[in-house]
Amino acid sequence: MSEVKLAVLGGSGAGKSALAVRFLTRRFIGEYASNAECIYTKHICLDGRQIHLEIYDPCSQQGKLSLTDELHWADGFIIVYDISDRASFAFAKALLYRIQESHIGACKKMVESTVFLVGNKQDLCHMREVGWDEGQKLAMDYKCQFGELSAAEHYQEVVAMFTKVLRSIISNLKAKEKRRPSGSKSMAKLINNVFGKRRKSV
Ligand SMILES: Nc1nc2c(ncn2[C@@H]2O[C@H](COP(=O)(O)OP(=O)(O)O)[C@@H](O)[C@H]2O)c(=O)[nH]1
Ligand SMILES: [Mg+2]
Repeated sequence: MSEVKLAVLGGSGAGKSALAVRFLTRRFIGEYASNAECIYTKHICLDGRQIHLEIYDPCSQQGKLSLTDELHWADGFIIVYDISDRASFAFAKALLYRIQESHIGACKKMVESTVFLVGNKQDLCHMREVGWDEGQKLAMDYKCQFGELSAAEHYQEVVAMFTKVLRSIISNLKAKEKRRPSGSKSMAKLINNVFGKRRKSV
């Protein structure tokens, strides 16, 4: 069983809770408690692999950029903005900057965490303040994945986005496991070095 921790971050009202709840329950309720932060947990099966998923949905993200706890906790991030709210886009940009900065500060061996930038509320495109190309460019600048969708109207797209993020996190975790040789493997390497033996393939 793999454990995956995913943080959904973004400005207040961007639709973080709506996206998480939609993915976990298939439902769009319309109003979500905004005064409580939660960690939802769910067992899912992805590509034949059992996953214990934890999704962190903070209460109010506005103004909070320190992210120290989240950066330590999460294996991946979904950064949400509302396409009809430019301020939420600016906040998403600040969050991406903060995540990137923390990776630069970390040791080189650290695998970069998966980040997906999502422009939510695509159903409100008549009130659009942020262009699709602006979202795409921001994602390219920060080397993250990007998509626009509507938590209210696009259940399949919401599932597809979470699935992409989870696949990417799992392949990062696998890469991390590979880089950390197990005790017996490092011992075998040491013995080979000392006795100069080479393994032959037969
Ligand atoms: N029209 C529309 N409204 C949405 C969508 N997603 C969320 N909302 C609404 O936006 C408001 C804020 O959503 P919420 O999930 O509480 O935002 P959060 O503060 O980021 O967790 C709520 O009234 C939701 O019903 C969407 O895709 N389309
Ligand atoms: Mg919320």
